[in-house]
Amino acid sequence: MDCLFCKIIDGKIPSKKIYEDDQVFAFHDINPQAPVHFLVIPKKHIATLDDVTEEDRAVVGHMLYTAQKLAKELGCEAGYRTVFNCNEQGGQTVYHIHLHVLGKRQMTWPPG
Ligand code: IU
Repeated sequence: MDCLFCKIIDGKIPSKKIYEDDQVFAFHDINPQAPVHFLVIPKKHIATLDDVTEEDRAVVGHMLYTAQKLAKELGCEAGYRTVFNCNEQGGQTVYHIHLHVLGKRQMTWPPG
């Protein structure tokens, strides 16, 4: 499968890894939109949030749990934002689900 994030998980494409366990992988975004901007991805290839099945519920929960643990470790005690972009109109560009975590600056609403 020609998936960029699967290649990052396999180490075929280098990344600034923050954390890894049997289910998830986390790394700094290559084009950060905040002083802290990292992505949490499942090791299982799931193309979009729409493709999450009942059997994936635990790993999606684990992505969120990992996000909050790492956000605190990276100094985002004052707050942070989590984002899943889904499909074209949602702004998704890489089709392997990823949870964005952004912090260390004031977030605004609505997002662009
Ligand atoms: P999106 O939600 O699909 O738009 O986000 C994809 C993100 O993946 C985006 O923030 C990119 O900067 C990031 N990214 C990356 O970290 N490393 C890469 O090699 C590529 C994209 I391509």
